Amino acid sequence: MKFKKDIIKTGLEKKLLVKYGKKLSEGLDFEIYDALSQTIMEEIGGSWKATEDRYNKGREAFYFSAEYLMGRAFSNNLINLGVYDGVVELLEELNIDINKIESAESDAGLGNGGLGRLAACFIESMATLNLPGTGYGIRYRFGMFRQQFEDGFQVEYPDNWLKYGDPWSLRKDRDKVEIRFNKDESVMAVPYDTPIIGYGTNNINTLRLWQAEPVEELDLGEFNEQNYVEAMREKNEAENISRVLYPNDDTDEGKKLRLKQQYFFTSASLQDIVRKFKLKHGTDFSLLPDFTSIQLNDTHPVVAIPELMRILIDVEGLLWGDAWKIVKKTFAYTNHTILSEALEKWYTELFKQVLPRIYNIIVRIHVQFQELLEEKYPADLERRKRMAIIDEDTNLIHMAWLAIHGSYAVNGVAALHTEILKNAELKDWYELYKGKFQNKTNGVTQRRWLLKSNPELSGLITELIGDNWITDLSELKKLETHVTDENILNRFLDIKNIKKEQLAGFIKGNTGIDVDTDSIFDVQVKRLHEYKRQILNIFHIMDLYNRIKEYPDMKVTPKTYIFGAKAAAGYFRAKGIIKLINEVAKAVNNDPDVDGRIKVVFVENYNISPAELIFPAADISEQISTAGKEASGTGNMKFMMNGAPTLGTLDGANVEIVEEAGIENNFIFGMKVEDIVELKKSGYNPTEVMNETKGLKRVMDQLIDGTYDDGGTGMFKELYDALLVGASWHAPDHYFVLQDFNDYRKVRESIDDAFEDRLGWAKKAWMNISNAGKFTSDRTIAQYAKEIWKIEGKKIK
Ligand code: DL6
Repeated sequence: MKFKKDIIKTGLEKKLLVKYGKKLSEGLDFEIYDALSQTIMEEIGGSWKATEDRYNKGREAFYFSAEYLMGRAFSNNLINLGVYDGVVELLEELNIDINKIESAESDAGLGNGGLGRLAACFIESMATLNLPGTGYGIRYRFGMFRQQFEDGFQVEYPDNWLKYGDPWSLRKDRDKVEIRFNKDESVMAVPYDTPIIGYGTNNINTLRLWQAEPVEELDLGEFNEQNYVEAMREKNEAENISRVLYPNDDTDEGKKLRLKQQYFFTSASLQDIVRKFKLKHGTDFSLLPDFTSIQLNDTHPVVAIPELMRILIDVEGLLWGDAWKIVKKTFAYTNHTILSEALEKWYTELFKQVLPRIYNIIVRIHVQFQELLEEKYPADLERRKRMAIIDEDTNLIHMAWLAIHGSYAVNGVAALHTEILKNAELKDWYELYKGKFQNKTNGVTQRRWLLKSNPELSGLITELIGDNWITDLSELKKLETHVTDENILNRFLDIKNIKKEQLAGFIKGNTGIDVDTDSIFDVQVKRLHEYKRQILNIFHIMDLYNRIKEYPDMKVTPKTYIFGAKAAAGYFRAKGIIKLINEVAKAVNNDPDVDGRIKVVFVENYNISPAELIFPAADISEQISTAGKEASGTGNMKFMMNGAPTLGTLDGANVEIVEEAGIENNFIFGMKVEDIVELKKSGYNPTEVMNETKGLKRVMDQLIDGTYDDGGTGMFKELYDALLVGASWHAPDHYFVLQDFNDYRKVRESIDDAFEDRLGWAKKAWMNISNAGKFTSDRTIAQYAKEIWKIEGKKIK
């Protein structure tokens, strides 16, 4: 977009006046942010419409995702439009601090973690590559909860991100649709469109999020009878559907709501797609797959498969067989996990109650699939049972099975993950549908995670190789020739220091802790989950602390251990780990024997905005999941492009990071997937490992001897038991924390030595940056476009 200073200034002033009745000098930060954002929205309106018209004619991809972890839009949009510097200048002239305006925006946290952030990166890459693609999802009234620590415990509060409205979305009443759950229950789905602004292009794609509203706002009869609660019941029940991201699903009511959410947004999106298709192509639905590819982001939107069957048969009058052919050629499914508990399954009873017609359709798909299996594997009853879409023993509907059967492509998200799917988790399915399976290693957008988050490093990169890397990350390879240039390496170290200073300021504000920016910033930020093994990290810190207590004069390379993680509200054990980290932090940070040499910092309410400060400042990227369990990881890529070597296991995309940047420039430890298979076979005894590993027993004992206080909750004992005794649903230490402890400690010691050689360290970091090209979401999306969606870029003028 061409920056027209006068137009932006006038727009800003007018909007402030009309909406808030204020002059510029009187505007509050949020009001200025809002008025400025709306002004930009007006400026891009023409390109947005032109993009829609351009895409309308041909084949399109639709991304169905229950989550979009967008973060803030303001600066990112200005950067992608190429007007950021102009706006900064204008605001300076007006005596307005851009940082305050940026901070006035709430993070749009409509996602839990990696999967939701991936969706956000993907739609940005689609726009940048001019690809005809639209994102569909839910406009949650409250996003990912706001995390607060109270006495070290995680407490959840609602994330009221829409408190002051959202200038970046437009309500499109004319496109609202009715969603009918059963014969007595329906709601309206109202779309809100957000522009997804590509970098260096005029194309603007769309993210369409649906909000649930009642068919009737008020039951006037009840109101007149003074039954005020009853009068609003329908409104409340309807609005509940899009009220909260992932409502707690511990109870049946919660589960129902979640299923309704999934049906709500997939049905609305499909109705939208079918309506547009009919406008362009009439009712020859055999053409639908020629013009439409729908990517199902994990199992959450898989109910779209029977829903499209319903629309084609019940609404459009197609025969079952014809409809099924169309459906199978329309959907593609991405698997994001091998944790079987994370592959969604629904009890038939519940499903039947909430979505009776869809249930019938699934039963028919299931029966026909069983017939197909019987033909193919007549003697293999066990296999047929394993692959049953409806497990008749447990009465569970397997959404992943439905997804694989009902789609034309299935992909994993990193090479190792896809291999595990093919050879283990989805082996039966791979044998049946070999041609469907593909790998699409994840990526992240460098526009947000490097250009915006780290302008200092971006500046250096552009100075050395030009700015093509912003849209072609493979260009970073050209940096490699500078790896022996001490001047450049020192400049990199200086930049890292600036970023560490900035983060230190944030940490001080967020936690009150002063950190030493000369220390190693060792960072583990991601959702709290046992398989991600934050506990291994804190065990190492506990052990180091024990050693310092024993030998206060021992040599310690100063370190700041930084954590950021939210635990699911109902995940007791994960919450126990949070409490443990906070307890250890309290002890370590206040102990005179430690004397500030190590600090433990737990950033509260970790989300996208703090992440933008954290990744560029990290010296070490902790990626320490149990091998085989992290499908890909994407934080690992953000660290890498900001010059933080990985301290990790050979898991997920770490494998590819090391392949690209060299094992010698990273710190790899622990068991590999095949070692774990062997160990399981030969019998794993965690108690024996604990007793034989130096320092480990003492750490374990400290979980139960009162060294750290869990406030009488039993959380620490529960962690202890999980590692040594197991539970009804798992063997002791099923993520092999104790087994990997020793190797982890050893590799950490090698990091201390390496860090002291400043130039040697900078070389490792530089090699990571230079070889990060593969991990752009532009590459991933280009592969989806070519190999799954079969779409091509269409640039508007
Ligand atoms: O593909 C995005 C992201 C991966 O990078 C993570 O490795 C993976 O854990 C995550 N998967 C999920 C799905 N549910 N679970 N568990 O969030 O996807």
